[in-house]
Amino acid sequence: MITERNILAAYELAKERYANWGVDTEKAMEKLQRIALSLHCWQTDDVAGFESRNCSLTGGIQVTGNYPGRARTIDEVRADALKVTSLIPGKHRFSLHATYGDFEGKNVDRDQIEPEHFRSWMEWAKEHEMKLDFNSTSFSHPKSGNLTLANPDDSIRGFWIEHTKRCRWISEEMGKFQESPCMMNLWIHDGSKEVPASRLKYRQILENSLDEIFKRRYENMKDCIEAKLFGIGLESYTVGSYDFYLGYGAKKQKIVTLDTGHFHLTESIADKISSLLLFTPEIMLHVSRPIRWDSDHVVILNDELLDLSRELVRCDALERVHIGLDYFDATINRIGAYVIGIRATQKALLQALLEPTDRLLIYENNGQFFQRLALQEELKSLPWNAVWDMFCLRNGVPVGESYIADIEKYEAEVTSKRV
Ligand code: RNT
Ligand code: ZN
Repeated sequence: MITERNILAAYELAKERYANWGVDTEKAMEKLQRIALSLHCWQTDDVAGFESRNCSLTGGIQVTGNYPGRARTIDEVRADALKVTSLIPGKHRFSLHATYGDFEGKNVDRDQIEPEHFRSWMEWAKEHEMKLDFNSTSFSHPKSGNLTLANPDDSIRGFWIEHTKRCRWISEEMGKFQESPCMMNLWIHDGSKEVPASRLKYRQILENSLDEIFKRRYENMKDCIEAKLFGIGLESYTVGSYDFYLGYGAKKQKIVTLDTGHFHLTESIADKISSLLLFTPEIMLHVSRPIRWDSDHVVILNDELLDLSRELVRCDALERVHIGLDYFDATINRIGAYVIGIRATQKALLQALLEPTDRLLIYENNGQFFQRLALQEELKSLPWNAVWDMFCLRNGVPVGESYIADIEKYEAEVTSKRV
């Protein structure tokens, strides 16, 4: 049993232990409290959305599993999201794809969407003290094919340009409504299975499309462009590669989205933060967990996540880096998957905030490399978990593993009944 008395006692000891290294646990918790994660709506329903023409998931991404209880309606997505937020500390953001509009059963094509279709989301978010983020959706549509914004066919390209322009307009209205800029993410799957005769051609088309899309300036939304290594069925060539968007972002001062599953598997995403921040205004993250490919496994507390979190803190970049989640697992309870990944991300950030970075820097500057490595090793087993428990307790959310029972209850009462 986790008793309040034990949590408090463990915290007092941890506080002292960290104070020995000059680390203030209270300050670390204050900082963690201010970090709003952008929660991806699509973990609730396997990226299905609410268009009347329900197309299967395309664009080279895949959700595996068929666990019962997928959210099927807007009300179910909202109920699940609120369940999730009741099990995690802090106030967060909610990220919608364009296919999640409140279309009231009407057939609204992607080049027809408007802020009105997202009005009820804005009100819902306000009621629950959440802010919204947004994503254009160029996959799972008859006009998706292998090329959207990079399509040489003017009518298809025009369709997706119109869609993306509207997504920026919707994001602007969201940002205005919530008095907090809406992060609008643009990811397209464009690419090909085999190497094209011209790699250049499609990138030139994409550059033109982006220039056209971004022509209009907005004050209440921010543009993010997400690169990728490859998608399923599009293995040989991705138009919007990292080099492409890094170049575009640096030149046009757009925010590059780093999805942790979108790089070669041995590449460090943490290592990219400091470079990007020198040349682009901000960074958007899509925290995911690739296993052998961009498999979008549930995020867990692993070395990559810890390294990334430490980098955000060491670069003093928490104000400039937006942390969104992006994974989808339908093999286990979806709400459980959601909560595991969110709590893991917060735990990683807390560990980073508890690091005595000044001490590490002193060792480094003195050339004391044994000492630097030794301290890094010792930090791994400092009692950060006692601080995490305290953080959960103060936030009035389940401490430790006790959220498992809450999710089991929700499954028994709600999600298992969705048949
Ligand atoms: C795909 C990208 C993209 C999507 C979401 C659904 O590989 O990561 O961000 O996962 O937009
Ligand atoms: Zn992503």
